[in-house]
Amino acid sequence: MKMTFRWYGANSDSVSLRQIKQIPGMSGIMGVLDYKAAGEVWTEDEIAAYVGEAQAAGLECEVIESVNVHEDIKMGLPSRDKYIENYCATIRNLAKHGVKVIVYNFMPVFDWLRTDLARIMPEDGSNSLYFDEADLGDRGPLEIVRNTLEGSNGFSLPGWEPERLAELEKTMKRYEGISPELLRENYRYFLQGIIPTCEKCGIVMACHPDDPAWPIFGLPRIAYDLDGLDKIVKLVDSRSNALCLCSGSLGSNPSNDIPAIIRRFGEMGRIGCLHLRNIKFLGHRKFREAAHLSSTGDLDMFEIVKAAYETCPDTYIRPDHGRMIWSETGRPGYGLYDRALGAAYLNGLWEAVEKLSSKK
Ligand code: DNO
Repeated sequence: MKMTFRWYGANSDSVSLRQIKQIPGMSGIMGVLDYKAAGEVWTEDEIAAYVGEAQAAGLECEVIESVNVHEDIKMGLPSRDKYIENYCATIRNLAKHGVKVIVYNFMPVFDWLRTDLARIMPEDGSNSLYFDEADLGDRGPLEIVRNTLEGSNGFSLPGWEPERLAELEKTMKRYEGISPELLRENYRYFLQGIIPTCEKCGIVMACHPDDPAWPIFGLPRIAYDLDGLDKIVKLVDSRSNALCLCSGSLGSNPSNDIPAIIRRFGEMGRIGCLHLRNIKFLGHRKFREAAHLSSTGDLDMFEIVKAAYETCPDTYIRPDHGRMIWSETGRPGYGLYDRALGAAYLNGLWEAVEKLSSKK
């Protein structure tokens, strides 16, 4: 297992590579070029600069996140071929600089959605991301987008790129005729276009699940439970067609058994990496992001780590979203302190599982 940390680049992150390097057991970063629009080619020069900076700080960069899929591909428009070609060019460029796993998603329009980016916990004054479907009320997607961007403390948010959201109303309308089945067929077309390139250059594509784990605003969604993920890995039968199992995204739906889902795809060799965080359920379609420790939320992090250790021991893990604690301010979910605590805790669980299993 390699423990990693998401890093947005020197100009865009409140956390420095030096700070990340000082977290015990940190092997590298999960990187992102957050200024790239969906459909654009990530050039060799910009990748080399980003990866080089991480390496100079003593950190690997074998996983890259949020190489976003253009909406035309998801909608199956004729222009998709051009965007698939661009995607292949990005894959080749990333591979040339040592990247092994690409995290992406196939969610129409929105990546993830919350109704509050800084919900204060009265018990201790910390804050974290929060969702309550009832809060959506009559607020349409436009208002939610506005609130989300206003709550981002001036930082870019992954999946909330302004150019994508500028066209929001038009794009939402165009999805009206697209069923989950059609979305899945468009997904197959995309995978058939890129997986041969991935196989040639040794890249694993890791699909991030829908967050929260159910359809929103009437948009089609296909990656929020075991059955949906199973259909995705079967769209193209290749080890390069894999998943990024995110415990917090899938875990937002209490009927998802996260350790069982990890075991299922781990045994199939289809896990590219893991995002690990905890969730506290507060009611129907209502939750907040808790600290990583099992007892502070509703997910059993020990069982989750054990499932990973037993079925995909060589995977990459990153502590996902943290709370804001110790008066830190920064990109919601992506401060230093709570994610560093998360990494230390997850490393501790890993060590315990490893030692217990070697004694058997
Ligand atoms: C949220 C992240 C996601 C993830 C993308 C990958 O905080 O986990 O934005 O990186 O879905 O495309």
